[in-house]
Amino acid sequence: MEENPYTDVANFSRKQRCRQGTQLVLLGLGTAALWAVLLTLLLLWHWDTAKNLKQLEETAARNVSQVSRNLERHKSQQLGQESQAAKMAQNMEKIQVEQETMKSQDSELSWNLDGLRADLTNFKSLSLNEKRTVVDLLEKLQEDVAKLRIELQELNGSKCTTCPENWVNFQKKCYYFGEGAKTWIEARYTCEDLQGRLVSIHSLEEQAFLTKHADMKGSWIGLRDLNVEGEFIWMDGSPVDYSNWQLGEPNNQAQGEDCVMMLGSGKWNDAFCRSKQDGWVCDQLVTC
Ligand SMILES: [Ca+2]
Ligand SMILES: [Ca+2]
Repeated sequence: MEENPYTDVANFSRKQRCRQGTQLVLLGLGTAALWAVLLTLLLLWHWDTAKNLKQLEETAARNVSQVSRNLERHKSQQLGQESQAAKMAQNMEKIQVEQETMKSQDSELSWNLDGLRADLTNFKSLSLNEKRTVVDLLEKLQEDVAKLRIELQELNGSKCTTCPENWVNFQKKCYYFGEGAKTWIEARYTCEDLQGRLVSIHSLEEQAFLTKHADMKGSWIGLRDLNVEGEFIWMDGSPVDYSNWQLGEPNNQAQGEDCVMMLGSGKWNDAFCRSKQDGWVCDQLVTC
């Protein structure tokens, strides 16, 4: 049987159309799969991006919160520091006030201390003067007692004219005529070492006796105005009931003559206590 050419062409066309349809289907499927992959990738990218954004938001929120807390803490610390600064300023003012008060008190204390020192000096001076007065009074009492004892013994018939060796008797006293340059105070202590004192003179007769025996250049006697200018007192506390001043004396020359010496003539002169005289006269009561 002879083949029909139209049938072959038809078959060929049918096969070709079938092949083209298959290719279209495959192409559609491939395209669909590609879109599916793209969509999947897009979704994954979107999901990952969203996740990252969320993490970034959370991190940013935490950072903002941390910064806020730090800011609050910083403000709190700043307030605390301001409060401390205010307290320190107050304390500084108090310290300055206390310093001023202490300075004032220190000044007052210094003033009081100076006052106390002055009082102490005055007290010492008064005590010294009172001690001297008491000692002088005691010595005068002892001398009065000795005189009374002598008078009593003379009334009982005793002869009271006894003097130590090198002392000279006149009436009821013994006299020592010292030689050698001494100041008034040196002569005084020397007489005390000899159990006597610088002489006191109470009568014309006694003065004549002393003038006769004393050093011709000059001799210290127990008269002075050391405490009150012009108020002369005897060292033995006896009254100043006789005087024999040189004409023009006492003159307290240069405001500094407070100790009395006897000139060779027997006349008295006030002289500088620290000057030296060649002679000095001591006396003491006789013994029986
Ligand atoms: Ca004088
Ligand atoms: Ca004089």
